[in-house]
Amino acid sequence: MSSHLAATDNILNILAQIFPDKDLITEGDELSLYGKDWTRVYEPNPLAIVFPRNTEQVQSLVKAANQQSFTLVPSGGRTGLSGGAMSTDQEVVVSFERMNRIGDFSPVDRTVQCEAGVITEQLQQFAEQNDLFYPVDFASSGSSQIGGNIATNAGGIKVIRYGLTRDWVAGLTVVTGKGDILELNNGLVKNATGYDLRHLFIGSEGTLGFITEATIRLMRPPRHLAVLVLGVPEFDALMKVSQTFQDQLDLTAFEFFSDKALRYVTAKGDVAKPFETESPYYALLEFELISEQTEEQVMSLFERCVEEGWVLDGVMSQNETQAANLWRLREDISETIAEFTPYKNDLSVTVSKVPEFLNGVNQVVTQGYPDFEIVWYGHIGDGNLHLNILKPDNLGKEAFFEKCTQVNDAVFDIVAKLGGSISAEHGVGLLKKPYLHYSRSNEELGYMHALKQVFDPNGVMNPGKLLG
Ligand code: S2G
Ligand code: ZN
Repeated sequence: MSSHLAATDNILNILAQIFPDKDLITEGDELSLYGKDWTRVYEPNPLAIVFPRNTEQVQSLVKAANQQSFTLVPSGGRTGLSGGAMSTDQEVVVSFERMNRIGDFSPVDRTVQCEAGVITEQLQQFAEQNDLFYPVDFASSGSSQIGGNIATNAGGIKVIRYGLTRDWVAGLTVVTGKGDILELNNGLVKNATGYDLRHLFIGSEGTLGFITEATIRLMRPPRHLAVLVLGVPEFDALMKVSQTFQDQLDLTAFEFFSDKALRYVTAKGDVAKPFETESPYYALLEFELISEQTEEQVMSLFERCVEEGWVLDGVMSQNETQAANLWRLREDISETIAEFTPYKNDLSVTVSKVPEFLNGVNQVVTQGYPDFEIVWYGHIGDGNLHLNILKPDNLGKEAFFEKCTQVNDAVFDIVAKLGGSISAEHGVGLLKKPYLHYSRSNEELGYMHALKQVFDPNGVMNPGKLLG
């Protein structure tokens, strides 16, 4: 037997000692299913899939991986878009699908214990059932898991008012790449006892260790949410509208999408155009309509924007159903264009630099992709834009991605010059690793590698991701 086969057999034997048959997959189609995420650029190639039931089992696995030199890939809802949960080189995939219990809930602390495999929507519903609210939301919340949300510091559509996942994590249980279990921050609001290691693990993309449990903060639910969709004639007007409304209202969302995005979504036939007026861009605003005075305020702000020429037309929801339908114009974009194998960029700059950024990138992509269809959408209130280039039917996937990466350097140059990020919320994973230097200095990367060495000295955790 070759030494490679002997080593593989040895690893499989070790896994069988830690996991019962029902929690261990070593063959069949499920290997590929669990060995990938939503990126379509890499081929999944895991050695095995394991389904831990508790933190101690994860610890046993990590210790064995250190002793027997095999590697591990954390896997949650597999909705990632940068290849962060891809297994491409015979790693052992660790799925948290069966660690999905919601535990202790404290109405006084407004916190709840979640195992890593709790589905985001499951947590949102739990909060609602207890007259509270978990405010981090995005299109994939019906299948993404809390552990993965924390590992990528997921953002989504409410960041402008409620912040990122990071802002709602009051405590973490992690298993480091060395196999140590750390209980971080214990749900405390205040804790001035040195480095907050919790925040190292948030956004670490599984490269420092496993997040196995979290103490999540909840809040009072927003009241009478209303949605306003506006037709906007040009990029620069978007930010003037944002500023005008935010000077007087605490928006819970400020999103945007292009006419192309709207055309794809409404062509599906599930939701209608917001109004007849054709517009190159659309802004979607959400706010708490807590009084008649607020409604008058919104109408006068709308009229002012129309007078200034920043808005062509608009519609405001009159009930929850209309609000939900207006949200679908934005939230259905990603799923609707998925069939066109889009090449995705997820970029951010500070809000003040959005007009310069948008016009600069738009010029580069229309020159670089004269024959490609570009779909813009995103969380423009946070300075975060999703630039999606749709694959033409007459171009194969490889040739298409190759052509798209040729323009990346020009796009990322603009991002770097404006001090922006080449990955605003989707993470680095495998896909954005070659471009990390556009957003992180060599000195920073040196410290990041040093931290990786401290927490995962044998490199068992998610090899090749983020830092490589
Ligand atoms: C969004 C979802 C993923 C994508 O819609 O805000 O983050 O398709 C995205 O870009
Ligand atoms: Zn997004």
